[in-house]
Amino acid sequence: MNKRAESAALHQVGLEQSAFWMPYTANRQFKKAPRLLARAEGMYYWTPEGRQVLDGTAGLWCVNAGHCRPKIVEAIQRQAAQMDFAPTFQMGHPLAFEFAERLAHIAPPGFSKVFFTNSGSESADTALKIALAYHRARGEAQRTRLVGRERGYHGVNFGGMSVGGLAANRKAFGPGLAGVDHIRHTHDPQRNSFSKGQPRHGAEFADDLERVCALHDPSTIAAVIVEPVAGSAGVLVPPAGYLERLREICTRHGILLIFDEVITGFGRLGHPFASQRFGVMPDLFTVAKGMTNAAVPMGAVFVQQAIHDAFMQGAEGIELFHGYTYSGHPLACAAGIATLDTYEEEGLLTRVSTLEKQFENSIHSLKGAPHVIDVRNIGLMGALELAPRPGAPGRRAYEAFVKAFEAGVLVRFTGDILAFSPPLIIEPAQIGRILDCVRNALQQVE
Ligand code: PXG
Repeated sequence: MNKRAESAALHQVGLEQSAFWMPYTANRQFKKAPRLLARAEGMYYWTPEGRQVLDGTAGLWCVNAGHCRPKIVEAIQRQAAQMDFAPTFQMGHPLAFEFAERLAHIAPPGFSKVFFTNSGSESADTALKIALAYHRARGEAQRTRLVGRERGYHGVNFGGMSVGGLAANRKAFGPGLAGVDHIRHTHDPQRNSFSKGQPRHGAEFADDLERVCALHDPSTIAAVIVEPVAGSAGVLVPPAGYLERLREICTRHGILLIFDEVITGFGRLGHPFASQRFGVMPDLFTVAKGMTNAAVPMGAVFVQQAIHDAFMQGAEGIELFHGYTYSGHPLACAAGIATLDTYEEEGLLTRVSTLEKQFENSIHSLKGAPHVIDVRNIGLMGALELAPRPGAPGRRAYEAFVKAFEAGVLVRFTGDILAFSPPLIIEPAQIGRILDCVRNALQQVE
């Protein structure tokens, strides 16, 4: 189909009656005034009408190397023709072994095992299950409690939802997993608004884990899961000293610490992983998104050698009764290997350290722009928090998002927060363009 036919076809669909029940979308609102994307390359999307849109969100925090990178495209095409699928249950194929090896190579020391999933949600549930089974394998089967954090996001499956801490994602779906508790979030606008990088105040919020330990007895707790930087909640950066304290409390009580690095992984903070940026090591960590540059869905859990080894002590047989049909899918592995090649050739896993200051200055220059009550940033993640319009929470950010999109810039909105997470290939002038566009948009919003 040529471009014009493609565009006409999309318009004829009659989206108001479309069969597509869209995820995390106000379906009725969207289908009345759809925003469609038809093509992508590098830093840009194009709409079906051919309008260029600068991608300020790396898709959904995931296209870290930019769109349709030739090496990744070719690897997927080649693999699709060579072997579409191969089972990884009691069978194997070389790419899965190769990709796991390559991943372990860029991980912090000790993370020598990789369990493949297909998404961030599956990674969260897999990590929680590994934590439970690990304690059981070591004779501590009473450690069954899982602890998350308010305003945390670990995907939408039952485990991740249960440890998650965003009310809207939980309230419609019943009680979730039994035996889950939450520590408090780290957001403290009173003391920390307009912080550049890590906020100064709030290391002591980690002590809330001691409260949960005292309540349940630490010997009943299997794991604590947190995002090193909370993404979906609107870029909540950990206060200085907070993650260190969380690590110390977990270690003291024999509780596993899981970092959810689905957003922070693969260079977003100027290091391959956030644990390296913060110098705090979890016991397990989850990834997805940037792992394959989002070209084929995939996720993984990185596991410390010693945790893995605890599973390898019993009688011969399946050590972990867990896995997905598509764990280590050949297309995803091919995409992932080519993604790591691209990251390495272009230095993308550390490139953010050269952009971070400019990004920080640009985003903080919106302090004083209409409605802006907080600016937060770290690495190449940032957020502008807007004062809610009285009686219409969330409307301002939504309207600013629509205006920015119409002006050719894609950003993300959640509640009254605008979030930024551009591809790591972004040029300094493009950072300026995104934030200028958003400033203009804010000036047009009541
Ligand atoms: N953990 C974290 C930290 C995430 O950010 C998931 C798990 C779930 O991943 P999957 O692949 O199952 O969607 C995520 C996903 C947003 C937004 O803009 C964030 C995500 C997904 C969609 C939108 O807030 N993060």
